Amino acid sequence: MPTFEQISQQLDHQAIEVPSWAYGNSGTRFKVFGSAGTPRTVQEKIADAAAVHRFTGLAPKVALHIPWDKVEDYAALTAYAAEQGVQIGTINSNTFQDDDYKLGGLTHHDPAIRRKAIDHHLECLQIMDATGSQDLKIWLADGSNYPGQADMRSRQDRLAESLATIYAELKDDQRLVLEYKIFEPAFYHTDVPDWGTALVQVQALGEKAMVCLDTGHHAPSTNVEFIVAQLLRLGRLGSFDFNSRFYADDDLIVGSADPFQLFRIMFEVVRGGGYAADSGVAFMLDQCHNVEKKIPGQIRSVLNVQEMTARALMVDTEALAAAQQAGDVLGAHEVFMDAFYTDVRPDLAAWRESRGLPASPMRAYAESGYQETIEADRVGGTQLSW
Ligand code: PSV
Ligand code: MN
Repeated sequence: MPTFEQISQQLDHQAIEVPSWAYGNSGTRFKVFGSAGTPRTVQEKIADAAAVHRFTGLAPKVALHIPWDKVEDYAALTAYAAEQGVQIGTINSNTFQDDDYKLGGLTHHDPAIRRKAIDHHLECLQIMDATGSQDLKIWLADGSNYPGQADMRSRQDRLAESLATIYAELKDDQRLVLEYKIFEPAFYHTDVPDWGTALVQVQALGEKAMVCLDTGHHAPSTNVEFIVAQLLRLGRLGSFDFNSRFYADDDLIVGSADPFQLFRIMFEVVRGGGYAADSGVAFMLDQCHNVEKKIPGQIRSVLNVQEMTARALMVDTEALAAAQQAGDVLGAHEVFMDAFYTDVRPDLAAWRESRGLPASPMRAYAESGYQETIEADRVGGTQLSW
């Protein structure tokens, strides 16, 4: 097995995008809890994202969600982010919170509502131009609740048409990334429920259209790493939305309930070339923190991704290939598990220190006073939430 020392340089380029919405208040359909220190402005969200990067060195970009993060002056917002030490990342569209979208957006039977949804995406593209963002990420709440309620077939056709209209406006260095989700908010059918549908739709668009894999968007016991392998093989894995799923779209901290799944995913990412610095795969978190403190929640998340990446990089791929080739079923499994069971935490602590980062970002954050300062300062105004 390679030593940590041998793989440590490969950790240097790791970058994980954090979502602006992780810093706002969120909750379940039962309750959204407020919490002291929650941002009241997009700038405060960006400042919190920048704190995650300062303590970990892992999160140089913050993804925005429109209209949640709409501002008057995007050039000024971009400059503000740069001052804080981060960049604006993926722009996420939102056609799930306007009354007009009750029966869908890009797939809607009414051309006027479809046009409105398309125009929203064109506005997102303008925001990308102004912020230097490269990815437009589209997740649709579109679907139906009852058999017969909607013509599923025509909705696929309308989706293809709407996406093509948006795609036509992309600049050369911009991408459209389509995210699938098995269910919710619609429960009978969803217009982009799975990677197959997302793949078919993006393949029809062209080279700049990719699939986003949100780890929480599958049926229980789906082999998510197989999907990773397949999308990478086809050159269509655009991004991840990392989180931890326990029952449904839980939005919990990635790698918390199932670090082994995260390890398996990162192994396939490495295996398929998705971890190379120029692979084009955007590693994003899509998580909200409802009961835990938000900034430490994000710090824990990016550290979990780093830890499982380090372990995945330590798989002895030569020994693995040899065992596979020899038909040594349990030998191959053991080689794989050896890397997973290797505790890299002390090595990672030393790696951080050697790069001027705190050995324990969680502890350093707790001792930094940042949390106390924002809790004391951010009084009045309206806390942001979805
Ligand atoms: C939908 O459940 C989703 O995963 C999409 O990525 C949305 O943009 C995001 O959650 C909102 O949190
Ligand atoms: Mn998502």
